[in-house]
Amino acid sequence: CNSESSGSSGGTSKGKGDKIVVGFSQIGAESGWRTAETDSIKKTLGNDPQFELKFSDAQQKQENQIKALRSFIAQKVDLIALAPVVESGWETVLKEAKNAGIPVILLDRGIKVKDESLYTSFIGSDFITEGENAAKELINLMGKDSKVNIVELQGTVGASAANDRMAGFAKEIKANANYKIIKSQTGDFTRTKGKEVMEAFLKSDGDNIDAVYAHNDDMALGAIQAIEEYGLKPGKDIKVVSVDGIKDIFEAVIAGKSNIIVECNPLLGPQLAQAAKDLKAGKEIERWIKTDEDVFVGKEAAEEALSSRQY
Ligand code: GZL
Repeated sequence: CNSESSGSSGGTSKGKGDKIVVGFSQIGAESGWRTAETDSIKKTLGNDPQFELKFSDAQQKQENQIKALRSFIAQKVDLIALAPVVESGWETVLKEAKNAGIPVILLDRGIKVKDESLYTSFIGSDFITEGENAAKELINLMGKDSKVNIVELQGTVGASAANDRMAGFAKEIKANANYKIIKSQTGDFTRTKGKEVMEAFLKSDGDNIDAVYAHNDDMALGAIQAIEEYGLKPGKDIKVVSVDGIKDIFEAVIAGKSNIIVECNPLLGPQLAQAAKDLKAGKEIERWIKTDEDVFVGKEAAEEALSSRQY
């Protein structure tokens, strides 16, 4: 760390006067969830005079995130916040940040590194639990003795959210021989791709599909459109379960077109701001700052929750 860094726990290096300068490398704007996360961080840090926020949108490309991190290092920011598009390929640039004495906080997706000291904390959800809850609620809804063929719309290839939501769901499904994942393919967390992949599934297995599990609501909303255009009723002929909890999916459940929502909280601004202040003060912060989340099943639960939804 350079001489100006403060605190025992990788405290931030020098800031502009007493401002905490944060460089935030965001993945992109692929989903309603993602833009909600960006808004939360811009609003929280942007409205707090203690912070100066530098923001970069990587348009889904890891190389753009690495470029952004190198720029933040050159600008000697006090803290780097990174939402890593995929789990691997971060060692080199994170070593550069460590050598520059700049702590890194991961937002909403994890990474795989041998040297755990390359990042200070992960603020985000337990995706394995989200996948497990999606499967458990689907089995509750359709009955453990029913024969159910499922198609799965995976998130971005290599993303921790996709890998772990797939693993958690598969673990629960494997425990029930009546439930089978007959097709699984990435829809890259977007509505467009989610619709395209669901169209292909319907073409190849249409009358054999009982449920669709989408790793995020945007792909589920695309799939709902595909199911309707195919001539079936989403939420009835083909049950729908997805993760995130954006407003549009609550409206789809209320309209009877989707069935189960596993919430994943994108409003990480306050937790990031608090962690940055704690680091500046030289305090230890938790290695995993978890977000608490809910599950919503059926029309009533969705109607009850809709008015309080913030994203
Ligand atoms: C989850 C986040 C995922 C969301 C998607 O923390 O990484 O990325 O579930 C978003 O909507 O694209």
